[in-house]
Amino acid sequence: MAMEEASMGERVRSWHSAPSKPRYRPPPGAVDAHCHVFGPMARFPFSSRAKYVPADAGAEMLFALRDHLGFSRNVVVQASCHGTDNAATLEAIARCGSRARGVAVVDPAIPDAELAALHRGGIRGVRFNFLKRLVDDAPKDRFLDLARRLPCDWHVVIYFEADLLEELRPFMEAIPVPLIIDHMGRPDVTQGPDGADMRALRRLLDSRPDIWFKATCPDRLDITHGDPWDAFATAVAPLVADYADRALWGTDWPHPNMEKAIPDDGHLVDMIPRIAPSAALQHKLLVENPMRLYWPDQESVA
Ligand code: 0GY
Repeated sequence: MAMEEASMGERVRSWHSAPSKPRYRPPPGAVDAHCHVFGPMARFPFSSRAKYVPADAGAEMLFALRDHLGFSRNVVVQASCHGTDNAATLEAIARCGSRARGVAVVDPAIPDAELAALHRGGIRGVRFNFLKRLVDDAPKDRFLDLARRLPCDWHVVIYFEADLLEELRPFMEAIPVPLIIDHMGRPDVTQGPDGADMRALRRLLDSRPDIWFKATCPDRLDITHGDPWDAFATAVAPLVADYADRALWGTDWPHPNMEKAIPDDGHLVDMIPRIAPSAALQHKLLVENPMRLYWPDQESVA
């Protein structure tokens, strides 16, 4: 009992307990294209190699937040704390039928039959995480071998910080499927829209028409100023305007590792019209683009 209490005490909560209702109303069919689930640990234990052990934030909470914020669909991205066991992600997807899809993290040696099973469970991509504070290793050669045998219509999601972009460029060029960059590769948004990090990202986007990005995480990228994250809005709005067909948006709930600066999810939603000011841009960001990647065979249904 004492052991159990001690380990419970170490688990961290990184999400807002009562997010505000956003002023901005997303269009019908809007997709939260980057979110995670944590556990619940009793059913879905965390990986022994996890770098953080969060409190439970399961599917029920995620879908309650979806409804509260006015969204229709979710893309659940496997968080590093669950390692390569995608059971919690798959269960979340299974709970809401076709209204959720997912991105898995797998051992690169995964058999084809298991990839096919993940596809049946709603997975449409794999995530390669290059953040040293989150994963022990990121074997590029093995990742590439896997990328070459992904099921049809899958893509790769890649997570790295801006200082790794140049080093990863040949690796990214070799990936033979669409590539989605988590949180834009974490540029320093305080450099502004024409800063070195944004210029490097634009060069990458210009190198291939099938590289997408997530215009996500003002809370992570504008941490010095904080909410209302003005530097993020200034740096990211031109990117969304110039690459409108390749931008995705998501809450990043339950905001892994953000326990010291927990964002209000309602305020995150209110960032949308600041980076996508017109109804047409908002529709691309929230509906058309994610539907194209995750539900290519369906019309958008609210
Ligand atoms: C994110 C960001 C983080 C963590 C993870 O898989 C993860 O653990 O994604 C992070 O700590 O930067 O994408 O939500």
